[in-house]
Amino acid sequence: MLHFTLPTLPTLYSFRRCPYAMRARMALGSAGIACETVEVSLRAKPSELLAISPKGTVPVMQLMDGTVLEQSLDIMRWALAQNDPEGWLTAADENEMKRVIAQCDDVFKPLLDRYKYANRHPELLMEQHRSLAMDALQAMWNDASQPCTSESPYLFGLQASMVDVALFPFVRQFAAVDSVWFAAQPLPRLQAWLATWLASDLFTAIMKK
Ligand SMILES: N[C@@H](CCC(=O)N[C@@H](CS)C(=O)NCC(=O)O)C(=O)O
Repeated sequence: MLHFTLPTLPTLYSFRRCPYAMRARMALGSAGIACETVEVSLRAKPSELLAISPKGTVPVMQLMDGTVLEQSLDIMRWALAQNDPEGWLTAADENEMKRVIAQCDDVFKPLLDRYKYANRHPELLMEQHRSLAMDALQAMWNDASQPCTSESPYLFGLQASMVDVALFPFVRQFAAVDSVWFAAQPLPRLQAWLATWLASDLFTAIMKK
């Protein structure tokens, strides 16, 4: 006889250091959604993950009704639709938020990867890769923070939004490639913003081993 154990919590397939997984875990954390987290080895993805999501990227979330969310942004939106105590979904116009997040994922992230792995892209010097990534980061940052004053701590002003959380893990990576260089740049608001998220209880909680 076969015995099935029904899951009692949604399952999150995650990878601790993956920036997409980080943004998903932060939204789940803010929403206070309990889930069973499966830490995946990207070199040996579990067959249960590939069975529900053959594309083989993380994060992936399987809900109790069997629904599979295969994109970090879908996981964020689902989590915050359940519970959004910080008002991340409503802090700014939805289309504006989508636009800035798309700039991050489609423009900044590929340039960030070239800077991180500059030795794999010898057509340019590391400093040139960095400068292209920096331009994309600043364009995205200025775009989002246009209506803000210098006191506004978040991208869209006084309140954090989904955009801050969606961008933060990638900006963290950018800063970490050469933290001395990053700290020396004349970008006080961006540096303060990054420091705030890095020191947040939420980030600490989702990075716990
Ligand atoms: N668009 C996806 C991207 C996810 C993604 O690329 N995750 C990386 C890890 S950071 C991954 O799983 N890569 C597959 C691999 O390295 O085999 C999302 O937003 O969830």
